[in-house]
Amino acid sequence: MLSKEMEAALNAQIEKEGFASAQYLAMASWAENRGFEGTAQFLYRQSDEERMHMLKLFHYVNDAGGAAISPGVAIPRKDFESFRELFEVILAQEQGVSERINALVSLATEQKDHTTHNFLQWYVAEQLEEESLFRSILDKLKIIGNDGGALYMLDKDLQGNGANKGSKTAP
Ligand code: OFO
Repeated sequence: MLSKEMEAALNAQIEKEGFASAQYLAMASWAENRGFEGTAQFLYRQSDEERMHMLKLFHYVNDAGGAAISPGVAIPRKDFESFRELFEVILAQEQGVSERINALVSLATEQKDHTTHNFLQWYVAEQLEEESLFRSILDKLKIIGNDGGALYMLDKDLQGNGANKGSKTAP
């Protein structure tokens, strides 16, 4: 049985994952409208993935005797200065999610809530994977600089990127 504090903390995380899904969707639209087709497909998949992260938590809260709350969605940011800034915002967002997941793990440890602690390990691994993916994209962008041809190739690469990851993280 979840403590009231844990139930509230997990519901807060449900809201964050819902927001992440909305933010990726807004980013996909930004990319699509600027001709970054591959990136847009990648971001649409990221949006679906974040919704899946939200649902996984949602089901867990109900299964563990709490009451999952369907979150309202705050308006995500829709404008970015550049392709590079878009990915900087994504990395910062994912780092923020990792911090919150770590805080949830600490709370579970503090409360000796081994079930929730065990459940959260999936998110710990997922965040490591996501942060590393976005760091590597930013590294590539550093090398690419203003080379339009290389940017075009990166966009093409992103079209297939994350496709396998999606199946791995299915609930
Ligand atoms: Fe990448 O944020 Fe969900 O967990």
